[in-house]
Amino acid sequence: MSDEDEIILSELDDEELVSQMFDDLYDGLKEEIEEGVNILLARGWIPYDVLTKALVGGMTIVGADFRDGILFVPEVLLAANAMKGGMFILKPLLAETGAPRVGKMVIGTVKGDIHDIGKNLVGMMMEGAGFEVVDLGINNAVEAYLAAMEEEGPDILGMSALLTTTMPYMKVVIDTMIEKGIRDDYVVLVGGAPLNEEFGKAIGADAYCRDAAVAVETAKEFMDRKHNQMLA
Ligand code: B1M
Repeated sequence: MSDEDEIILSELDDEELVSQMFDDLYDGLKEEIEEGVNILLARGWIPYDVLTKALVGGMTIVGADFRDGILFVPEVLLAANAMKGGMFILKPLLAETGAPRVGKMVIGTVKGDIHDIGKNLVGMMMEGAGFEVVDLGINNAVEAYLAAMEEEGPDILGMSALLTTTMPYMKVVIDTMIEKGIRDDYVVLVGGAPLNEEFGKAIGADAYCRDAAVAVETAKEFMDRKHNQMLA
């Protein structure tokens, strides 16, 4: 592209800018994504809208083309990296609500699974809602979850899986908790694109969370119940 054709992001209106950010995310252009995020914030967009409308919206397109064999792993990794650049800017803003600590959550992606964008988003939103979050990262075996529960004493265990081949591992973790007699000591929330409510029930989780906002609402509800039980 010649200099004359260069797109000046700040000169685009909101709709054009979001559409351009979809293209930039698709092309894995981290700096442009960061610039776009900063422009939308400067225009008064709330961080949550920037996240869901510009970043998650763009990643949905990447996901569809990945599924259809139009994009491959290296391109998707670049897109994920660009998305993370945008999320890095939003993280402190989402956590800035000043909410009092309402509970503690340990969260991690299950064994065999390296997808972490959704999990990171859930962690960010939970922190923004006043939860303390311990992030175990990706590829967690049952032992890692058990050790973290023992060491951190969270109220909530969150598990994420993006692959149909890794989601059954959540049941391994829950079954092990049952075996050890600690299942009822924690609220277990699960999420990830291939899951649904039925799956959550079938594996014995307390709830399936469709997205990060639902995860926050669900976690809050369980904490309210816990506090009410303690007061009763
Ligand atoms: Co992957 N991948 N990938 N991938 N990848 C999917 C999941 C896939 C659906 C793509 C497709 O075919 N359309 C497909 C799975 C198909 C299936 O299982 N049936 C797939 C595949 C096949 C693979 C590989 C096997 C590809 C290969 O190597 N041939 C490989 C597996 C590697 C492994 O894990 N062992 C692989 C690799 C990768 C990359 C490394 C390239 C990259 C990951 C980079 C990273 O995460 N750091 C990647 C990506 C980016 C995707 C897609 C395109 C996007 C995922 C994402 O980040 N979405 C994805 C397609 C898709 O999902 N549409 C795909 C955005 C994110 C915000 O949404 O993660 O759903 P999501 O999280 C949401 C909710 O689900 C929920 O809240 C979040 C925010 O609202 N949520 C929770 C998630 N976790 C939660 C936990 C909770 C609560 C809510 O706990 C309380």
